[in-house]
Amino acid sequence: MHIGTTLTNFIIETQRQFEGATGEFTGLLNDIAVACKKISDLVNKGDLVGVLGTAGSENIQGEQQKKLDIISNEIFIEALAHNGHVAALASEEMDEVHHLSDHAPRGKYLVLFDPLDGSSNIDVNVSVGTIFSILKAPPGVKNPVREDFLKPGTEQVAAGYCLYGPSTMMVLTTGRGTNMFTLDRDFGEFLLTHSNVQIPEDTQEFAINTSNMRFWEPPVKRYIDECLAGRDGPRGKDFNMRWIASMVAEVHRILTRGGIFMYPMDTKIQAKGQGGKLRLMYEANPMGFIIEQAGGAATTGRARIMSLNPEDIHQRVPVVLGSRNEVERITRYHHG
Ligand code: AHM
Ligand code: MG
Repeated sequence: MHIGTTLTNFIIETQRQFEGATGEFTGLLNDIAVACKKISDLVNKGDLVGVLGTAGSENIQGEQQKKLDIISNEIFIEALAHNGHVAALASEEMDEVHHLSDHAPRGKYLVLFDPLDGSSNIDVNVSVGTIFSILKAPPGVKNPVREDFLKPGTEQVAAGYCLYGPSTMMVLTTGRGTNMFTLDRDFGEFLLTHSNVQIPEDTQEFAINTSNMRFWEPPVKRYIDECLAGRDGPRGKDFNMRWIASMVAEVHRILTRGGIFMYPMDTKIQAKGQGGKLRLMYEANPMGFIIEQAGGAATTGRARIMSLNPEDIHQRVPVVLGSRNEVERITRYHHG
């Protein structure tokens, strides 16, 4: 597909080539793009429209919700729940599955989303993003329930994120490569700017929150120690480090120039009785799909993320993703 084509044209074209399109999937992607454009506009205006700051409530994960977490969640539901493209929705910000109103037309997809990931960055004007994962809905079920969403990442029909950074970018995979679109604000459209992105297999850049170092498990400690030892250590090269605390921005950097991102299991997380920091259904699976489709890898340190059988929609898992050879090295350290 040629650079500069619109997201809508891109989807129509790929659908025509591979699926024998009914238009429903194109319609769904269009709904998502509309929601992301609205969120982008609010993130961009920030204090001018009074959307920054905390809302004074907590989500199911026990985290402080920002005003924009709640607004973005509402924008997503509003854009998706009435057009007949989805059967139900699930969000990091909602305890329960969102059912459509009785009279709303039902579609054949389920969408899971994190409406505003990295929202601790929002008040300091650093990049944030929206992440989404699309599954097939069980046929003939009017109101799909929690269990209907519990499919491994390999069953995702599509996944993507929208990065609200200096430019707003939509990154999408439908299982045939990973493509990037940049929002032309004047034009109001996402235009294809990078097709079939490929992550370099090797890297000299890692991303991990090193304030958790004392809680890490030995394989993670070993990997980072070796990176820090630089050219005199076993790796024989110097490493650079980045930590934005915004997974979307982190993944975007890795898609652009390679690297490794880790939010591993540690004793602090374990003490809270959690399986990891990041959420399988709203973060790890969609990002895993996008990364794998760009030639990278995504594991828990022990197993491929996309092969996990989810037990709960809000389940958390350890995440190691990015340049293939580095992910494989860390996974080896976990098994050794
Ligand atoms: P959120 O969904 O509540 O925003 O949390 C997810 C974010 C990720 O984007 C980021 O990688 C991580 O949390 C940062 O965590 P920390 O603040 O521990 O460094
Ligand atoms: Mg999140």
